[in-house]
Amino acid sequence: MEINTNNAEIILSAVSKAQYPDDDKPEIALAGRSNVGKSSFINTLLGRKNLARTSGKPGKTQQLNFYNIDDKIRFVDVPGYGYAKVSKTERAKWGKMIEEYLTNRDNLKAVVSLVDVRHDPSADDIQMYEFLKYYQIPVILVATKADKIPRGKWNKHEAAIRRKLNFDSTDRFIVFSSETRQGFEEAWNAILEMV
Ligand SMILES: Nc1nc2c(ncn2[C@@H]2O[C@H](COP(=O)(O)OP(=O)(O)OP(=O)(O)O)[C@@H](O)[C@H]2O)c(=O)[nH]1
Ligand SMILES: [Mg+2]
Repeated sequence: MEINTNNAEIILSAVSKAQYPDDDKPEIALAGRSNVGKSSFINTLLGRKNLARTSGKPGKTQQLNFYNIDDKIRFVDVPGYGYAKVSKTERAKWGKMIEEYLTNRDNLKAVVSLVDVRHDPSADDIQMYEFLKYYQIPVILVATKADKIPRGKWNKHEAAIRRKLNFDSTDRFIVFSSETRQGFEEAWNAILEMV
């Protein structure tokens, strides 16, 4: 599939099913804790600075943001989890919204699950991975912020993350950085394999 990444735009933000795009274009969703770098990942893959809003302020993305990529695929930026300063009510609303999308969206071809390469996965990261495996949703694990640790330590960190997640070796694991574009080709290849 040839994709012109310059032809990308946000098409809509949704909080529930009735608002999702109504066609059969393949979708790739981005999941991960607040601040892990989901929006940055989208921007990096599209070669844009600020298409997907990024911020130092976690918990900013509150809806499912759908990005049309060249009328061929969509990226769905999912609000981050694990942000402490969110009320119980907000958290429950978030959970319902994510579950509604992830568990019965035919368009969904894979979830790019982002973790911070520097740290062991959080309880939320583990829960998300288990959730995706339970629903048999294909996962592309992206361990991001790789520029923040020396290259020589990547393998050790990858091994620790794999172990903590009880990682399925048939899933793709990509060490990534939005700063250096490390993993850019690998990420696109993995995505295009899924759609
Ligand atoms: N050094 C470095 N910083 C990164 C990388 N990816 C993201 N960041 C920074 O991390 C912060 C959060 O990035 P976002 O892309 O907004 O994170 P998000 O996962 O979309 O966050 P929410 O929308 O709040 O869930 C920003 O300050 C980014 O510049 C990376 O690969 N390397
Ligand atoms: Mg974001």
